[in-house]
Amino acid sequence: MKLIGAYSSPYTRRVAITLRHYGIAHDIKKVTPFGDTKAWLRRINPVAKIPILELDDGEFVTESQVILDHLDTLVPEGLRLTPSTGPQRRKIQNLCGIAAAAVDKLVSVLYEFHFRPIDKVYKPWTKMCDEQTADGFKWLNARLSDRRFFGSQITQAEITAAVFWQFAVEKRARFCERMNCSQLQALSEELEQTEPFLATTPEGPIRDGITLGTRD
Ligand SMILES: N[C@@H](CCC(=O)N[C@@H](CS)C(=O)NCC(=O)O)C(=O)O
Repeated sequence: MKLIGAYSSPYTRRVAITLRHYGIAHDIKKVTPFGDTKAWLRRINPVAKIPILELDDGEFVTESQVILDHLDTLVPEGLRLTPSTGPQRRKIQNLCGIAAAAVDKLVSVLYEFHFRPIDKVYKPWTKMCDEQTADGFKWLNARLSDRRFFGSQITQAEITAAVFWQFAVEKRARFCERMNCSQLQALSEELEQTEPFLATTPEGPIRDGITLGTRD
């Protein structure tokens, strides 16, 4: 199978980390969703977003949560990062959902400042997005105990929270500092030292792509 995306995209990165965690052989085609590659992406994903997983039979799977769900089906139940049934599945998916919503709002603000002329940025809206991002991350932080959401095991919730928090800190260092999310920070620092995270360090600018800048 082939992962299409870039490690600088947190949605792509959590899929790449999961592929490595499971030891699933794959290729990666590095593309960003803007610039010259946009037209090509539209042909395989109608909304031209990354990540996309190309299966061996040529089928394209989109949306990181859907891709992760597929990857889970490829490993035995006991190894799954999200169980196939039960309350634990719901809890992990809820944590991942809040983490995704928080980072979606952060990305919206990055896009607002990147694509809109600076005098046209609508500050009340970016402020509301920032509040939603901060509330989401603080909510996750409050549910972590000793860097875990449940007991001592690593689940998709820890992976997703760590990846999305790292992205937020990289793009909005001072904003994240003000959130005081020490548990998320400790989780991120721990997991960034593991092989799947080290092997997927967000890359610098990709040729023909657009890299979003950082903000306070
Ligand atoms: N809900 C999607 C979000 C994916 C997403 O927003 N990816 C960004 C890159 S980080 C993208 O492709 N943006 C292009 C665009 O919005 O046109 C997922 O979880 O896969």
